[in-house]
Amino acid sequence: MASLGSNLESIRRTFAKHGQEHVFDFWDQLDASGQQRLFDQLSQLAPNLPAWIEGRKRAIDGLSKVQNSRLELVPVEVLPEFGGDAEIRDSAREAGEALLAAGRVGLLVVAGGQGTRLGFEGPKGAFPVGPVSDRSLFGLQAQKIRGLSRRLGRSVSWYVMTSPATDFETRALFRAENFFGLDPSDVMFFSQAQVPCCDFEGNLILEAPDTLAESPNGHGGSLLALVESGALDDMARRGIDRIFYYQVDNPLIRIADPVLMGLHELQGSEMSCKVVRKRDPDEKVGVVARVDGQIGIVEYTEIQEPEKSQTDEAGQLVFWPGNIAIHAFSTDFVRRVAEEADALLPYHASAKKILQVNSQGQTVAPSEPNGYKLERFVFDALPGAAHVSVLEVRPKEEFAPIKNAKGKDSPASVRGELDRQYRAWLQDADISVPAGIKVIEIDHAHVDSAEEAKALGIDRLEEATSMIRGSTGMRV
Ligand code: UD2
Repeated sequence: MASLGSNLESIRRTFAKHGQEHVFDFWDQLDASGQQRLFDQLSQLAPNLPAWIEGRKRAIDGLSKVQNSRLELVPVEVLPEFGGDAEIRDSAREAGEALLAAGRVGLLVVAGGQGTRLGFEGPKGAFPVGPVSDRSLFGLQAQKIRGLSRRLGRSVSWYVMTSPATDFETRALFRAENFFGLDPSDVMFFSQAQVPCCDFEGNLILEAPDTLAESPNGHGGSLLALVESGALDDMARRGIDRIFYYQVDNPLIRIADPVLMGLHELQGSEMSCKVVRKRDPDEKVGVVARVDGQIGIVEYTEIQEPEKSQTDEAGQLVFWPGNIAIHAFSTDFVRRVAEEADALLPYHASAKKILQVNSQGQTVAPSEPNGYKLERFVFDALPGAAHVSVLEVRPKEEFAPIKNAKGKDSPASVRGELDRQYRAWLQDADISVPAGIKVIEIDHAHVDSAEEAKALGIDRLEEATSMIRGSTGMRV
């Protein structure tokens, strides 16, 4: 807590100099604790105010620029069925397995988001996804990490990025679930930062007489938060120098995929991406491409025609590599990006409804967007990387994000994808499933692939213990 005293005048001058003196509009009506709260928030922001002013200006200017960037394809290590070299994948897998065995890979999940779009109160990672057990997204990922540790014969460190809105509940969930069977010393939580919102003129917004409106600084904030929280130092102490990065909402995630980690290593990359063939031009994934000469990602909201729908002679999308937000990073690169974040990770503005005080100092929820939330995107780091590897994977094996309450990418469709994957493993392993079983769930801590299902040496689902569960009830 900073002490008011003579600092107050200097803080007032700083905000006035940048045309933001309205943040003191209700100062005289605040009680001592209200004044202290506002003063603390403003004094934290003050040293960064010029950078925020510049950042939000670039973000707002960016919105009005016509985006007709020149797009070119980047080299992609495509799947063997599309002409890719199976031997390259095999040697990548070997290199990745060696990295994992040496304990050099840490896991980072970005879990700052809430389940609002799903009508779910609470962190998205707490969303129940297990087709039979209702296990949460975090719980399912923890099983996969336990499976990975079992195969490696060593623990793997999991770094969980929360946001101020999800931090408390996320930690409480892990505690209540005994860390889902993981060793608590291998799980580190850290929160991303918040950034002030602005109105359509670019001015700070008071959400209450003593509080500025703020929102999480985007998943790009993870790279800064890794440094600021000490997580990157923790990695260094543990001998971790490579990061496997993923989003909390994808239960098909192949955690620490050795093929990605190995390709990243063999090609001397600083940041790498997994991509899938976009199923249609409107699929909500960004496109990995060379954008005006530099590798990057054009978001699905920004890609323009004709490139968006352009097809080749075979009728396939020309700009097909869809970003599924799974990356490999070298820790030195993360440190460099964090140091130069204002240059390398610009803010993106999106118009939102933001709580705002009226002239009487009452908080009002607007019915229409009244300002911008600002976010940094992790993939904006790509052009700063000395080399980038891009690996194509099969969506049905690795990508089924939960985004919407109903229809595509909904809890029902994603549970269906999990059930389909489990049935495929059992079929490969010649394990028969009784006809009445409507839905299956496998505990990834014990069985994490068709090969591991085969290794059970059983031929009927009934012989499996609780590690494979079938249910006659159909979940919706
Ligand atoms: C993201 C990608 C899109 C594609 C898609 C795949 C962006 C801008 N676009 O779209 O290209 O890869 O995912 O699923 O990212 N998060 C935080 N803190 C934040 C904001 C987000 O932790 O401040 C996390 C959030 O918990 C979630 C993930 O980032 O796990 C993605 O966020 P989203 O669902 O808003 O992204 P989406 O679907 O628009």
